[in-house]
Amino acid sequence: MVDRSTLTDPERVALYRTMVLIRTYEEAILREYHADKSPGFDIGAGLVPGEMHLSAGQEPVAAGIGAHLSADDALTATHRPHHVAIAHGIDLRAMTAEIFGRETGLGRGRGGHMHLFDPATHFSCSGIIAEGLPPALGQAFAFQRAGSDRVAVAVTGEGAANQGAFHESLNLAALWQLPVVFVVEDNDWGISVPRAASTSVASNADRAAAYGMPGVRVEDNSVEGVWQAVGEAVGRARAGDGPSLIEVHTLRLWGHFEGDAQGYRSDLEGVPGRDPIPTYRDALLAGGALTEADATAISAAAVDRVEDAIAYAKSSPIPDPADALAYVFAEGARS
Ligand SMILES: Cc1ncc(C[n+]2csc(CCOP(=O)(O)OP(=O)(O)O)c2C)c(N)n1
Repeated sequence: MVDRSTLTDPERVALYRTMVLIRTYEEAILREYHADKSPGFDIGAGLVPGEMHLSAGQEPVAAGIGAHLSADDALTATHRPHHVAIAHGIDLRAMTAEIFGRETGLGRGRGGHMHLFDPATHFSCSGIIAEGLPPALGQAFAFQRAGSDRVAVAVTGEGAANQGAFHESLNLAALWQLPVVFVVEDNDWGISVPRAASTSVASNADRAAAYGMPGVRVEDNSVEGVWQAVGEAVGRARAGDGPSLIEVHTLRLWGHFEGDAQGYRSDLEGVPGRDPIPTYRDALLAGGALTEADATAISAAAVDRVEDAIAYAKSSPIPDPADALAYVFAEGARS
């Protein structure tokens, strides 16, 4: 049995490394997304077309989940998917090419940043909020039927936790004791709607009791708290003890989407001081798990990987317009 009560220093550094890779990635996408757009931009224009929802500040959730999963486990995410995909080990080049709308992308450039599908790591996401939960149930059901110890994890936002699909999924998962873990990212905002204006309970973890499953809320955007809660929930799921619900109080560091002026936002003061990456780096430095030289090397390695992926995407071909209707149906699916 894995000891989930304490992390070793190498495990802590691994969590930090994942968070730095994610942040480096999001900063690069931010740069590329805005590079050729004018103020008041047309979201269809430029190298990276379409809307863009970045995950800076929410790295602890992704790192804490990713540490417990292998590519055999399934993971479903939302319209804000990059952090979760990266922590699950998705191929950075193919993901970036997808975001840039290139033929070498995960979905041949047809899906874009909200529709990343990767059979190699059993990863998927969708722009329809709470849409990731029902497919995670299906995957968990298949794992259970096959008698395997694989698990499915579904990540969703606190706004989406008020959708019918969320509640229906929790009910069925508990009824069938499926090996699934639901993780709610509470970043306080559903676009411009504060949590208090959308959600009837202070903690979504309390909703777990209504469906007869364990519920835990992790405070303070703590990567180690996420690691522990997800580790316990994944352990239960692998052992055949059914689903769990975890809510993490996290932080949306940037706008809901790129171009969001956030005029509605009342909680921005003090946000830099709550940035989980420098906070965790300082804690690891103080505890001796990390040296300044390690931190510098981790950042440099992340930049190398991310810039390689960006260069790959930019040099990849744009799909041929003549193929616009290809891949809509699986070959042979229509008789
Ligand atoms: C079914 C559906 N309804 C509405 C929308 C529009 N929409 C996109 S993101 C969003 C808010 C999501 O908030 P939350 O679940 O808290 O996730 P966050 O954006 O904070 O990560 C909404 C309403 C949608 N994409 N899908």
